[in-house]
Amino acid sequence: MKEKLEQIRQAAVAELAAPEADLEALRIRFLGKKGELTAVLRGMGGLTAEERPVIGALANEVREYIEKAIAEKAEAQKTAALAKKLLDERLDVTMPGKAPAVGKRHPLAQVQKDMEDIFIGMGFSIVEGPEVEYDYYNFQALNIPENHPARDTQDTFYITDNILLRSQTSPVQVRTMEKQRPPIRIISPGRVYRSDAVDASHSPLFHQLEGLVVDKGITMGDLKGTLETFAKTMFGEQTQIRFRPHHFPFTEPSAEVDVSCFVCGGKGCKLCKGEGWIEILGAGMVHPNVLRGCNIDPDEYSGFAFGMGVERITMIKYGIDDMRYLYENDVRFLDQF
Ligand code: 2NM
Repeated sequence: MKEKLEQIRQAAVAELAAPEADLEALRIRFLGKKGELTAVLRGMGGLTAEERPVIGALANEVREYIEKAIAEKAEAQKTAALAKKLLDERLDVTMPGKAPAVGKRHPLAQVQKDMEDIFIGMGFSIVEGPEVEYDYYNFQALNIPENHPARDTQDTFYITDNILLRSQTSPVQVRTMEKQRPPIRIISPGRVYRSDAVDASHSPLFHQLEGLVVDKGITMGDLKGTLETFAKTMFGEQTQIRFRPHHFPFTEPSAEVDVSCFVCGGKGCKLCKGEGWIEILGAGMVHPNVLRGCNIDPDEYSGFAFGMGVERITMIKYGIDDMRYLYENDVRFLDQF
């Protein structure tokens, strides 16, 4: 029996020598209730009274020996596992990083946002509306007569006789005046459509930003101050504005508005084509017929409105001489802004 116990000890030592030894399986096999050591102890009934304490003591000693060996092995395996983990997860913090490719807004979207931010800073709210419109909102409500050239199917995309793709964002202003009482202070940026052939300065789809202020006592002075603040913020503090008389059906009086050339300061250069001034928008005092059509009494209220092209402002600001660059989406072009 003594030899059997020593055999068990040797077998355990041999099994535990393997680095990947399954310790729980070995504990069950050698020390478990149905294990080899227990089997020996069960056989102790056949021993003499002298042998029994000797074998019992040896059996306990072997048990403690194996328990200790398993515990030591467990500790060694834990240490080895940690060392391996540390090695596997080693991190070289001095390695050069991989810079993620960060995109940015398209120049048109950026300029539109810049424009919006300037007007938001002056207390305007942004309003949007449908791109598919009734001719009523696109023309009739804007005091544009039935025979006006803008209504020509050559210039406007008609869907039916009285439904079209809006050719300006003014319908949004009309819709706002219909459902909101003054004071009104809004801008309406968005896509507009005109049946134009593509060239350096035309596209059948482009973007406008229009503005509208209606309240008691609104004057041309308010219009000038608003547009001057816009121009100075957009093109630089030294920028001046100039109003030239013009005609729009929806405003009276109406004007085209120029900014002093921010490249040459007015002396004349390539950007302003020697003029010293660059046309940036149209504006005027909202026509009484337009106000009346929206149930706003022109004897009580007055308003100003203006409209400008986002493409045009972008091209002027960045010296882009062909609008098509803005739609081609060549990253080598877009990356420059
Ligand atoms: C422009 C020029 C001048 C304009 C007028 C209106 C409305 F709805 F109030 F009548 N909205 N936008 C307007 C005025 C637009 O674009 C060149």
